Amino acid sequence: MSSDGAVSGSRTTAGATVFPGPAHPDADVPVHLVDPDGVRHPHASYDPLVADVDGAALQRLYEDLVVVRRIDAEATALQRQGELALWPPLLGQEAAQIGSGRALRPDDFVFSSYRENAVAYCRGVGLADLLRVWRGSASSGWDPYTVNMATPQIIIGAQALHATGYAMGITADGADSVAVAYFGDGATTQGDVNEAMVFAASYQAPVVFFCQNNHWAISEPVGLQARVPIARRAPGFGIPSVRVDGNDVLACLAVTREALARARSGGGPTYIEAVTYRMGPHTTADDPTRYREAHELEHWAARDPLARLAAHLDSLGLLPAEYADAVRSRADAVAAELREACISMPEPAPSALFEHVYSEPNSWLERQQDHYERYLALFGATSAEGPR
Ligand SMILES: Cc1ncc(C[n+]2csc(CCOP(=O)(O)OP(=O)(O)O)c2C)c(N)n1
Ligand SMILES: [Mg+2]
Repeated sequence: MSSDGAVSGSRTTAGATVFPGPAHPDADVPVHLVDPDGVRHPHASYDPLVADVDGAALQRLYEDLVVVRRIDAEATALQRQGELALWPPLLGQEAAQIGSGRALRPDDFVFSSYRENAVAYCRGVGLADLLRVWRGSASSGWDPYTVNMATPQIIIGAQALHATGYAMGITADGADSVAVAYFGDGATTQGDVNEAMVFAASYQAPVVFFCQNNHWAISEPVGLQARVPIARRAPGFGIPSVRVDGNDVLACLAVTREALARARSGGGPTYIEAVTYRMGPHTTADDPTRYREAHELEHWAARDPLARLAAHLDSLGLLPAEYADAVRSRADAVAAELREACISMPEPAPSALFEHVYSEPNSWLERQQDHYERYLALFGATSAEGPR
C-alpha cells in the first residue's frame, strides 16, 4: 500500500478507488453449455475451450459419470452393511468433479476434501484405496505422489493452504503445473480458505480454487453464510472468479481448462464456484430429511447431471440402448470389484492408530493406547464415533 492509502494495481476514478468486481451484470448467472433438458447452447467464450470434445469424448464423460455414481452407490451400500464405518456420498456432484477432474494434467496436484471421490477416480486412485480409511483399515488411503493427489482433508478448508503453498513451490521450481484446491460452500467461511486466497493473490500462485457449492454444510444452508453468490468473494482478494453450472459436465470442463491455462501461463489463481447440489446425506451418519424440504430435492433431481448428459447424447443419437446397457454393465463390474476389494481388506484395527503418531514410542501415548485397548476389550467396540 502506498503512503496515501491507495492499493497499487487498483484504478482511481474521480477520487474513488475502484476494485475489480463482477465484470458483467450477468456474472452471477452460472456458465452453462448444456441445459437440464440436454439442449446445447452456443457460448462465445467457452465453446472454443471444448471444441475438441467430439461425440466419443462426450461418451467417455458419460461413462465416467455412470461409473462414479455406481462406485458411490456401492460404497454407500457397503457402509449400510457394516463394511465401512462411514461414507461421504457425492450423489449429484458427479459433473462438477468429473468435468474439473478430466481437465487436469497428470503433473497437476489436487488437494481435496473427503467428498471428491470422483476426482480421485480421475487421478487414478485405486478402488481399495478409496475405501481404506473409511473402513478403518489404514490411517491414509494412498501415496499422494503416485497419483498427484493428497489424501482427503477432513479439517474443513485446510487443503486450500496446502494447495497454495504447493503452488508457490511450483513457481519456485519454474514448472507449469497447477495446484487445485477442492472445497465446499461451508469451507469458504473458514479462515484457512481466506488466508490461502490472500497468499495466492499476493504471490500470483498457480492455484485453482474449486468450490462445489452443493447448497449445504451438513445441516446449514448456503444462504446462511453467503449473502451474495460465493464467486463474488474472490474479486475482493484480486482473484478472478467464475460461477459455473456444476451439473453441466461440459461447462465444468471448459471453465476449469480456462483457469488451468491462466495459471500455467503466469496469470495466477482463479476461483471457480460450481453450483450443484448434494442429493444425498452429508455422510451416511446424517439424515437430511430432518432439515431440508422434499421439494428442494425434487427441484435438483430435475437437474440431475447424469440425466442431462444422457439427454444430450440421446439428442445426438449417441445413446443407443446397447451402448447404455454396456456402460451400466461396466459400472456394475467396477462396483463388484470395489466390493471385493473392501471385504478382502484386513479387519479394522483401531488401536493401530497409535503406531503412527510419533516415530518413537513414549509412555504418555502408551498409557492412552493401553486405556483404549481396555475400553475395546470391555465394550467390544470397533468403531468409536468418527468425523461427521
Ligand atoms: C475445521 C472444521 N470445522 C468443523 C468441521 C465439521 N464439519 C465436517 S463437514 C462440515 C461441513 C462442510 O460443508 P462444506 O464445506 O459445504 O462441504 P460439503 O460437506 O458440503 O461437501 C463441517 C462443519 C470440520 N471437519 N473441520
Ligand atoms: Mg457444502
